[in-house]
Formats: sequence, structure tokens, C-alpha cells
Amino acid sequence: ATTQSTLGAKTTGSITVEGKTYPTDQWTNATSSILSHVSKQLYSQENHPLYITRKLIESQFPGPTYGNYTEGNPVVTTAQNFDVLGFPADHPGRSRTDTYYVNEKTVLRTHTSAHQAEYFRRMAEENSTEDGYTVAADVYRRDAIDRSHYPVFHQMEGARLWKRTPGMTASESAAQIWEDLKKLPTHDVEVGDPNPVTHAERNPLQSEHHSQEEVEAIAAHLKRNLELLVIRIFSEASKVSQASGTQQEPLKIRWVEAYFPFTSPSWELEVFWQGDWLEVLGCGVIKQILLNNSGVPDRIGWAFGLGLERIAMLLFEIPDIRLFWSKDARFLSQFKDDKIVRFQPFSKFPECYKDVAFWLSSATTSAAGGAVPFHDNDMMEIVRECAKDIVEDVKLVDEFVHPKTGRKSLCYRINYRSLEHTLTNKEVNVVHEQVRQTLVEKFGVEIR
Ligand code: FA5
Ligand code: MG
Repeated sequence: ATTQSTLGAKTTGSITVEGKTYPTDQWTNATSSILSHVSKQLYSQENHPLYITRKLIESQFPGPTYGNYTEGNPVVTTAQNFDVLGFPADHPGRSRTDTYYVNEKTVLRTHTSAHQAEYFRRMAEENSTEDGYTVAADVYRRDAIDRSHYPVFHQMEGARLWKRTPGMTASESAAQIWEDLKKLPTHDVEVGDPNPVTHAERNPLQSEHHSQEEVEAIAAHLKRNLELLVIRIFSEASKVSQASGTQQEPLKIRWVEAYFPFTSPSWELEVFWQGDWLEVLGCGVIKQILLNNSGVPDRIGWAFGLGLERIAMLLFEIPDIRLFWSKDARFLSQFKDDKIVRFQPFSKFPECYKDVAFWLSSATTSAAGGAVPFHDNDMMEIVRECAKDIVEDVKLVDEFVHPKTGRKSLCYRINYRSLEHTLTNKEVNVVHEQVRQTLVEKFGVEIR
């Protein structure tokens, strides 16, 4: 993957990704450093922690019921990523501040759900014997910079469908799902799940398409599978902690109501970890319109999507998301033979904080008249482009509006730290100066 420009809108030119060339336009904001991550396919590199995590999850969704897949090329259409899934036109996820556009109609996928329709269509083919799938892939989002956020991360999506044959009643349809649930193991972990399966406003039954008992059965099957997945992951992680002599807290998990445009009802699963609830996945009962539009109108079912890094960070106790991209042998050599081990941190190199304070230009602050607004993610992108992987986090530490002029001032604190070497003052100063200059060039700010 190669390309041209950095941040600004480029109205002419092209971007080549995975051998295919796309014209750029005013929407283009995919940068060269982002595109340089395409085709690394960490989830396919044997002994990489993301590969080991993927394999562990796939083993919970085995054949012949489930096919296990990966999707190499992250370039999808806005139709695949948003429209087909029912994202409204004004959904914030569509914004250029959140999503990397190749051009107006083409994006780097922001989630593995962009492939749902293709996989449903595949199940509709006559020779298909699978009723479900998992798919792992790299996904791209403009986002904060800190130890758990990176603009490229990995998701794994899963789905399971059941056929309603002609003449089958809703009770018979639900009964076959309850039968499948009985085949799954039970567990004795306490799960918080205080809410009814459907909620009239927030998580309605798709009453044109489903009966309440069908949805109860789908929800029960979905939840049991994902609870078993998390229990499996935590039992693997606790074997590792025990071996290294650390005591693990008993597993606590809970279901919370959620919203996705393509499922109803929807939930998120949270795990209590290091003193806080951590969201590990989103899921729900697939909107029937999607199945109807994808050649499988006679099927109903569930889908989920999880973050592979989130799970791998728990499993291996990996403290910084940048490490997944490391080519450092001190990192890579720790993972062997598909085994889950506790990551032994190598000595941390010193950090170096630098602040940058600036006045937004009146053009960037005024609401009226075609000016470019300044978004937190624009700051993140500038720092990413200039500092590459020698930045650990970026925080807005001060925000101030001048009482007389109405001008707005922002101050960001950038924490520079390399995972691989001690940064010299000179090195950091060069990068920091580049950040300051880029802010001036792209956004017309006045450095304070
Ligand atoms: C989604 O992306 C939905 N497509 C999930 C889904 C699939 C719902 C199928 C229903 C049916 P969300 O944006 O919450 O949802 O991301 C899903 C998971 O990806 C999160 O629970 C989290 O584990 C992981 N994730 C999200 N953002 C990040 C990030 N910036 N860094 C690391 N992991 C992330
Ligand atoms: Mg979420």
C-alpha cells in the first residue's frame, strides 16, 4: 500500500491500496502512515499474540456449523460499511473526523460488520453447509491516542443463523434454537443481566418479523456462547497468572443494553478487570431487513463483534497497544507454539512530555462560512503523522476562550516515549517542531 499526501483534503490524484488505484477527492483523509499498516495481517502471523487470540476464539466456534475466515483488504464502499447496515445519513460514524476515507464512496472499514451481507449471501448459496461464521480483520478509526487506542486495530465478528422452513410455526422455530442451546455446555459464573430481553423503545422486538419466543431463544443462545467464550479466555489467562504466582480475582461479567443500527435487541458484554468494567464486545439479534436483502429471508439469527487487542491485552497482559506492531525480537520471541504466556515487559524507556498551546484562527472557530472546524481527532492525526510510534498519549490539558476577543485557545500535552529506544532531546524537539508547524500550515493556528 502506498500513497501521497498527509492530512489536508486533496482534490486530485490517487491512492493505491492492495494493487488497486482509487481517485482521491475532498473526502480523502487516509494518510500514508495509516495505509502503511494495510496488508500486515498480524492476525495471520503464526505465534503473534493476535494470531493466538484469534485461534482461541475460533476454537469456540468450530466447524461444521461455523466457517472461520479472515478478510485481508480493508477497502470497502460506504454502502458496505454504513448504508447496507442501516446507518442513518447523519450518523457521527460517517464523519471525516471519525473515519478514514479513500474517497467519497470508499473507506477503510471501521468494523468487520461491513462484511455481514457478503457472508449472509454466501450462506444462501446452494452448496453452503455452514450456519454461521467468524471473520477476523483489521479495522481503522480516527481516535484518541493512548495506551489502549491505535488507529488500526482488529475485530472479530461472528454470526449464527437458523432456517425457518415453510409452514414452520414461531414456536417450532424457537424450539429448534432451544434444542441447539441444550447442546452447549453450562457454566456457574455469575452473570449480571438485569434487563428483560426486549425493551419497547430502546431495544424493540422486530415484531413484523419475529415472535417474542424466537427472540428469547436467539438471545439465550447468543449470550451463552459469548459467556462461554469469555470464561474460556479467563480460564486461560488465570492458568498463566497462577503459573507466575499472581492471584486472579474471580471472574465477574455483565450484560448491558446497547444500540447498533443493524441489530435489535442489542447488548454489550462487560468484564470486571483491574477495578473497572471493560467492554469487550457488542452483539444482538440481526435486523431481519439485512437478512432479507442478503438472500436469506428465511433465516433468523444473532451476530457479535469483538476487539481482538482488548482480549489479547487481557490474555497476555500486554500493557501498550503499540506493542502489537512491534518488530522487536524482545517482544515477538516471547510468543511461541500458540501458547498463552504472560508478557514480560522489557525495561521501559523514559518518557518526555511536551505541551503545545495555540490560538485557533478565527476561521477555524467561527461557525459560519465554510471554515474548517478543528476536531480533537485532527490533533491526534497530526501527532500520528509527525511522531509515528514514538507517542504514548496525547491529552487536551487546557481550553480557554478569551473574554474580549472570543478567540479560543487549546493546550495539548504530548507524551513522547519509544518502546524501542531512549529518545534524545534533539529527536523529540524535531518531531515536536514538526507538530507545531503542521498545526500552523493545516489549521492556521497561532502558536502561543
Ligand atoms: C462495532 O464495531 C459493531 N460492529 C459490533 C457488532 C457486531 C454489534 C455485530 C452487533 C453485531 P463497537 O464500535 O462497539 O461495535 O466495537 C466493538 C468492539 O471492538 C468493542 O467492544 C471493543 O472490544 C473493540 N473496540 C472498539 N473500538 C476500539 C478501539 N479504538 N481500540 C480497540 N478496540 C476497540
Ligand atoms: Mg462499543
